[in-house]
Amino acid sequence: MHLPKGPFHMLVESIPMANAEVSLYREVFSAGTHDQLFQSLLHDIPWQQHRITVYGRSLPAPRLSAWYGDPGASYRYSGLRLQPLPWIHTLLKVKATVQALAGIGFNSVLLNLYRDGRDSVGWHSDAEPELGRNPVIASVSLGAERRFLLQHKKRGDCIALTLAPGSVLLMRGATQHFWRHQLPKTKHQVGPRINLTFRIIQPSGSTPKTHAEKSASAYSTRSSPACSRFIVATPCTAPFIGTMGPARHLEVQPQLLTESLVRQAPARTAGLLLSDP
Ligand SMILES: O=C(O)CCC(=O)C(=O)O
Ligand SMILES: [Mn+2]
Repeated sequence: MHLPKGPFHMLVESIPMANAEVSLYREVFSAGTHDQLFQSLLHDIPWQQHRITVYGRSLPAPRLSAWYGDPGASYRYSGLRLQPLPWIHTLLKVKATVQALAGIGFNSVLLNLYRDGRDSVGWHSDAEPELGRNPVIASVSLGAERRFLLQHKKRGDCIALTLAPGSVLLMRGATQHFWRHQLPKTKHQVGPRINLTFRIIQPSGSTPKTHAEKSASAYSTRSSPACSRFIVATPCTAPFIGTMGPARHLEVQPQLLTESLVRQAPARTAGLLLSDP
């Protein structure tokens, strides 16, 4: 497996968002490494369908999951308490890659398998108390390309990103306080996708819950307010070395924002910034 030692020669884009730090790294894994990784995780992970609590109702999650981590890195979300499985070689290699990118050590990872377009995850923030004040989340995408939405909790602005196979989305700073995110279902024919979100579980008791944290983390089926203006953020044309540059913008009409627009132009469209006028 290719382990970048830095400085990184790859496409990296800082997504222009208020009250957030979000970067999208493209082509972190070569096609060969990606395929090997995808097949190995698809077959070797003991995938389980967890039950989640949504508005007090226990439902089967519309995706399969597994939780790995250091001993003691247990995670509670949406009514679940997950005990970590011990690290396996493949996951440790991916962890080393994303740690080099993020410049921080992770002690756990949530793996999710979206079997087809009917699998999804609803609006939520990764803001459980175990993740600390400003969670750092490194999200690796393998397999089918899917759309990922972020919405500002107060202003309603939305951003749609295309998460291509081999990419890593890094969310940090205040992102989880101000933004929720989801991976919506799609009616398009899509194959399986595996997502790995590397996380840092804090030692228990080190981060008392604030009111915002108590209310921020629920997975929900809440719909988002409509957005009336869209800005397409195009990716950098040349690889950056080490540092991140500002994204460039191209405005499009609201009626042009369709799923197929995002899907058909993945190479040119890193993200869509949707904002109120
Ligand atoms: O699948 C994804 O890209 C996102 C998954 C996610 O947000 C989560 O599991 O918390
Ligand atoms: Mn999440």
